This record gives sequence, structure tokens and C-alpha cells, in this order.
Amino acid sequence: NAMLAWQRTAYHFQPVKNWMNDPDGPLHHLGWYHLFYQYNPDSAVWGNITWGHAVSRDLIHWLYLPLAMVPDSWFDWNGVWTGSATILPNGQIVIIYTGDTDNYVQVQNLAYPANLSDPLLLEWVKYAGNPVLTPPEWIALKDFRDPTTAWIGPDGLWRVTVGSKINKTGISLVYKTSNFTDYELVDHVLHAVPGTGMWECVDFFPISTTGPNGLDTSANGPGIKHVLKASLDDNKHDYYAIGTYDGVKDIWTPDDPKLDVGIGLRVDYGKYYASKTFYDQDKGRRVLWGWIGETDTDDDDELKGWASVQTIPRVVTFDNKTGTNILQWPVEEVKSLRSNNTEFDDVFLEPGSVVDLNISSAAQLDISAEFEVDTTQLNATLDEIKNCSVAALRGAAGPFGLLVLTDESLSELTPVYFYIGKATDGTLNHWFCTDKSRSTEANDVDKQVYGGLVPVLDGENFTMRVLVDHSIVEAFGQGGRTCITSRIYPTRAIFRAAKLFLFNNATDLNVTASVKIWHLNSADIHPFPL
Ligand code: DQQ
Repeated sequence: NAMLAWQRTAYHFQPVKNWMNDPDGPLHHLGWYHLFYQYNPDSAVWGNITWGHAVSRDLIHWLYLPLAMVPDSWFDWNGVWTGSATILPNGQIVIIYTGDTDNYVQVQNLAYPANLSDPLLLEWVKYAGNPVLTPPEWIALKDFRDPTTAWIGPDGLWRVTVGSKINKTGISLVYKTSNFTDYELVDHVLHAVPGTGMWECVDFFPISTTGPNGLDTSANGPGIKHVLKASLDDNKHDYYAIGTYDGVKDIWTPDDPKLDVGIGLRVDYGKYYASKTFYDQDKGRRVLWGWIGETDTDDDDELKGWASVQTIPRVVTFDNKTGTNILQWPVEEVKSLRSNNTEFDDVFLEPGSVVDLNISSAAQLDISAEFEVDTTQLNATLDEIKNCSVAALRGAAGPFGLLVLTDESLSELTPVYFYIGKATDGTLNHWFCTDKSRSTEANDVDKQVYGGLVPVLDGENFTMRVLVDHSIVEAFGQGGRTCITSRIYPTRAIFRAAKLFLFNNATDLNVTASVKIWHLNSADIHPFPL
């Protein structure tokens, strides 16, 4: 199958072969970043889930290590599922993960490194008293999974939260513990949102409202808000909300109930799921990982022998300009891959124009683009838009942006763009979109248009950063206020044939674009020579 050969990425993390899904237990220890991940060692579709393991000095170059944990006990016989790591004040590392038992019951298990002084943390010990948590009697046996990193509350006890549901209400249960082996269930949930269904991979972390520094998971107090994220099993999207955590009552409250978890903001509007952050104590930042799944068929995945990619890790901060969203930005280490740089200043894009930027081998790029529009032109003719539509559909004030992974003849192209429209109430709103409808000549892959609203404040130009890596496009709108990750299956826009264009498909808007483009070298990702 011709479409399968060139989809491997050059600088994103993916195993050599077989199936991968959620990132697990990310942490930094003795100079190394550790990434664990849901991994099927036997085939390119989900099953036999183990914890794959890789280490890196810089979150970009990776060494694969032997599997960290495999299903070898009754309490995880049907899978070593998702979990998180906690680094205790004395340096001890604990992992709590979900085991799918021999009876298909979801339980939480404890594991720890056999030898803390091993920087590679090669060997993991499962606690003999596992499981440490079984589902409370009022929770279904298969609705109890994905424990978070633990944090310390004002009473000095640790807390862990575990996602679940009651009927159609998504919930997050809180447990308290002093030793990670014995737990007490708090008599109310951390948070619940009706209609959102099962919450998978809950993530819960503090965020500073006063500066860009990351916070250790136990931080709370003035100048700190808390982000609660859930991955909705019902629609396979990651949603977050910003709010306040009361550590005495163990209750989190969203700042804006209309933007609550699962009904408001998405972490990413593309193909993205099961994300998880960790506090990088080495660089004082909070780093987010996310799983990019496939949209082709299982048969195609088996043919090509692998499935899934992880995003480039992103630093998460609070957007104190809007006050309503987080910002996500690729870790600075990705810049170490940048090679030759091309710059375009003030390229005038009249309505209906497409401009070839003459970049060859545009399959590995880091692009930074800024679009200036004359907003005085925006008047009552603006279209009312409720969703991103295909880039071919012309409106008064959009779409305009980039065409990435595009071949010479424009037979395959992936537009990443802004669109200015009117909201139902007549106010202006701004959309950030990625259109996959013409990304590939292959069939049997998803061809949706992805996108979401993006805040653009008075006086700001429209800006985007886009990472292109053969079959992955990660797009960051307005400094990372809205992010869209796409898995693309090009057949023509590949290797040296991949090109990059600017476009303005608005009918009534002049746009001036400035673009910086870097080629990115491939990362070294290979087995550790043990
Ligand atoms: N993946 C794991 C579960 C989790 C799901 C199993 C989310 O623990 O709920 O592979 O993708």
C-alpha cells in the first residue's frame, strides 16, 4: 500500500513498531526525562497493554528502554493501563496505575522503582498488596480508572483523583492517603459535570496567574488557579476548565460554569486524546504530553506495522491577557533541531491569492507566521459563522493562512487558517482551523475540518506557529490559545515534494503576511545500547 511508507515522523516520539496510546507517568529524574506509554508489544492495534518506556535528556532525542511493566499479575492481567507518577519530598518515586484485572475489573495499583539511584529506572516493582484501590460499591466495575499525580492538601495528607461516571455524569473521585498503600475515599467528588459521560485520564494541576513559571502539583494559595482536564470517553476529546481548588473541602469550582469541563474549552481541537502534564522540577515548568491517534483503518495500521505518535511536549501557562484560557507552546528544546531559516516580510495577499513560498522538502518545518489585516474594512457584510468550514469556501473575512504539506499541483494540501466572522449576537469572533478535506488522495481516512474559536485581542495581529513532521501538523493559534493537531496521510506531498504556500481566500479582506520558516532536523530516537 503506497500511502503507508512515508508517514513515519522525523522528530515526534513513536515506537519502532506496533501500537501506542496514552502517555503515562512522565517525570524527570537524575537528569533524564522518562516517558512511559500504553503499548501493545505484539501488534499495531490496541491490546495486551503494557508500559513502554523511553528516556531523553531534552524531550526531543529519545532512547527506547525495555518495557517497564507488563500484565503479569491477577490485578493487571488484562492490561497495565494508564497512570501517573508522583515524586515524594524525600525523592522516592511512586506510580499509581489502573490494572484491568483477570476479571476485567478496574483497580488502582502501586509500583515503584527497584533502584532509585538508577537514572534509567529500568526495573519496576509492583507492590505486593495490590490493588490499593477497588471501585466503591456505587461505581460500576469498569468505570474506575487513570489516577492522577498525587498532591498534598492543607492537612498534610496526599490526594489522588480517579475518573469515573454516574449515569451520564462525569466525575472525579478523591482519595486521601499518607503512605500510598492505604486510602480513604473523600465523601464527595472533586467535581462532576452532567452529560459528559465517563472521565478518562483526569489531569489536575495548579497554574500561576502571576508569571510563566510552572508549579509543583501540590502548590496552592494566592496567585494560583487550578486546571481540571478530562478526556471524554463519549467523544474522544480532551476538555479543560480553569477554576479554584479548595484544599480544605477538596472541591474544585470552575471560574465560568458555562466553560466547565467537557462543555467548554478543548485542550486541542484536532486528533488528540488522553493528555497528561507533569511538573518539570529541572526547568520549573509544567509540560503537557498528548496522544495523536490514527484515523485510518486497523487493517492499514497492521499493514504499516505501527500506530500513533506523541505530540511534541508543550509548556502550559495561564494566559493573563485573556484570563480565560491556558497557553500551550512547544518546549524550547525543539529549536535545537532548527537548521536553515527563510524569512518573508510583508507579503501582500489580495483576496483570492495563493503564494508559493518556494520551500522544498517542506515535510519537516517549524513555521511562525503573522497576519496583519485592516480591521477597518470589516463591516456589516461579515458572515455569521458557527464552525470552521472548508478553506475553499470563501467568506468576506476569511479564510487566510498557510497551506502545509502541499504538492506542486495543489492536488494535496492542508490549509491552516484564521477566519473572522460574526457571532449570532453580531459581535466579531475569530476561528482557527485546519482543513483535512484535501490532505490526501487516500480513502478511508478522516477528512474533517478541525477548529475552534481563538481569542484575538484589540491591537493584536493574527499569529500562528505550525510544526510539520511528514504526517503530523501541530498548529498553535495566537501564542497557543487554541491548538489543533492533525494526523495527515499524504501520498504526493511527501519528502522533497512537500511544499508550503500562503493563501488568502477572503473576498473582502487584504492581508499582509510575515513568515519565518526553519527546516527541522530529524531527532535521534533509537534503542538504548544496553
Ligand atoms: N486508555 C487506557 C485507559 C484509559 C484509556 C487503556 C484512554 O486507562 O482510560 O489503554 O485512552
